[in-house]
Order: sequence, then structure tokens, then C-alpha cells
Amino acid sequence: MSEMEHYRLVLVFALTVSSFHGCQGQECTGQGGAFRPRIVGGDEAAPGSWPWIVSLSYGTRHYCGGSLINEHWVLTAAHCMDPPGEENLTTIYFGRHNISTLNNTVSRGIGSMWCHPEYNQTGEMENDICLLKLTEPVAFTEHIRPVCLAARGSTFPAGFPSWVAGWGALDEGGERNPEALQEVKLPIVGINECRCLNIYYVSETTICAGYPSGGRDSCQGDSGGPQVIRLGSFWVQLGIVSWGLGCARPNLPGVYTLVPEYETWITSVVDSSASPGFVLFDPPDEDNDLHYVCEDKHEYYNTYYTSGVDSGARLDSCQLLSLCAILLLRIMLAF
Ligand code: 4AZ
Repeated sequence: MSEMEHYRLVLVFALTVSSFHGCQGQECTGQGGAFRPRIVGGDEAAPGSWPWIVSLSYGTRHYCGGSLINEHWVLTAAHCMDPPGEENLTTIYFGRHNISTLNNTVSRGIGSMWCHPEYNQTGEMENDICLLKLTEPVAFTEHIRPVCLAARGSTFPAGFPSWVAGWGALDEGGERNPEALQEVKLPIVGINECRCLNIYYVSETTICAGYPSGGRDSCQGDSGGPQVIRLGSFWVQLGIVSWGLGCARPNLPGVYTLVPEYETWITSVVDSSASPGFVLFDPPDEDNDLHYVCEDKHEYYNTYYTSGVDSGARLDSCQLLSLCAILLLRIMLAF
């Protein structure tokens, strides 16, 4: 499907969705600045084009991204707050663009921190999600606005364009860091393909994005930041930058915490009076990842994901073998 068709479909779909869910009527507007569909690779964002993005900093030194989901709450990755106990040292900047100039930014501290109770329990980066309650609410401006969140049941077909922004490293080695906020367009990579490509465990509650040729990706320092999808004039956050094997390597998409899987947890933490705007994103596109067959599987894929199937197959050949043995015995006994 061509990109134009994608956008047309999404637009039609957006009109349907917004009339049902009234995203505009909620606090979240998810409305950013100008949309520039011709961006290639990581590029400097137009100031204010991602008004929900926040910078988590020690002093003024940026270390992770996050997103504003309503006037009291910021969403980020749990590994950004690891180890816990240092949240008092964090300043959250809103409306930041250039890293070295803080004019026009608003800052808040972390009043309380709520990380997913099952984060890090398996050591597999599962449930890499935290909510940060601000010391004081922020007032929305042209450059400070909340994003909508993808509701439970949302789907993101492989190849669908998503966007990630951040102040993270410009290369894998982390030698170059940007002065201004960067943005990049990354197509969704389905979970089956992503698992096939990765040598590490990829959780069911993540989503991947990237190009087969590499070259464009999120990287260290982008963690915690939002991965968004365009829905007409709205932007909906579907992912949180979580991890990846290196940055921008060919056939190694980045891995993002899948936000819709956490709708119940998010609403249980965020006070109901100020619940964030959840929007169902379920475009009619066919998802080719559902039929994805992993041919050149990595060893890890074999042991972790297909152990059930493998043991099943082994059982069958075992049964066959014992059947043969019994038959042979019977033939021998007959003589
Ligand atoms: C990191 O180190 C990191 N390519 C975040 C995202 C990605 C890689 C590394 C995805 O925080």
C-alpha cells in the first residue's frame, strides 16, 4: 500500500474514531505543529512540533525522554528511573527545543513516581513503563500540550509509519549528541518479524520499528520518549522508546513498550479526574506480520519461542520410534 493510501485511509478512519471518542473534547488534543511528510532519516524537528515531548534531566543535562499525557502526569520508560531513589535529582523540562537554551521552557520536579510493578522482574526489559506525577501541574501553551494514548485493542500493521523524536545520540557510539530536538519516521515492524530478527527476548507487550537497511532509529538518550502515529490531525502515542541492539543497524529494529497494553494500569494510577485521552487506533490495513514466517531463525528464537512446538515434534518422533520397536518385536516373535 502506498504512503498516500495510508494517509487517506487513516484520515477516513480518524474522522470515524474522533466522532466516537471525542479526543478533542478530552484534555489530550495530540495536535502538533506542521506535518512534514518528506523528512528522510533523523532530522531537526520544527520548534513546537512535538509539544508533548519532555526532557528528563539531571540539572540541565538531558538523560531521557518522556511524554506529557495530562497536566499532572508524564509517561516514560522504567529503565530511565533505574535505579529508583534518584528521582529527586530529576528536572522535567517542557517546551524544550535546543538543549543549551532553556528560555521558554517550563520545568517541574517529580512529585511521585509509579513504575510498573512487574518491571525488571524477569530481567528481560518487560513492562518498561513509569508514570511521573509532577510536583505541580503544567499549563498548556502552543509548545506544551498533551498527547493522546492508543487505547487497548489498538492495532498497528507492519509497515505503518510511526514517528519518534528525542535528544538522544546521533550515532551508536554516542559520540555525537544533538543540540536541537531530532525526529525520525520509522515503519512498524511486526512482533513476529521483530522476534525473528532479534537475538534477545522481545516481549509480547512491545512493538518494533525500523528499516531493513538500518540507518534510522532511536538511540541512547531517546529512551522514555514517545513513538507516535498520525491520526488525521491528531497524534497518538503507541510506544515508549525502550531498547534495541545497538542503534540503526540493518535488520535490527528498535523495541518500544506497547502503550495500549497498559491502559488499565495507566488509568488505575492516574487519578480518574484527570484521565488521559485514550483513542482506539485500528486501521483497516491488513497486517502481513500475522502470516510472517521466520525462516532464518536465531538460536534464541528457536529455544525461547518455539520450545513448545519443538518438544511437541520430538514427542511425535518418539512415539513413532516406539511404535516401530513394538512392531519389530511382534514380527520377531511371530517367527
Ligand atoms: C538506549 O540505549 C537505546 N535503537 C534506546 C533505544 C534503542 C537503542 C538503545 C533503539 O537507551
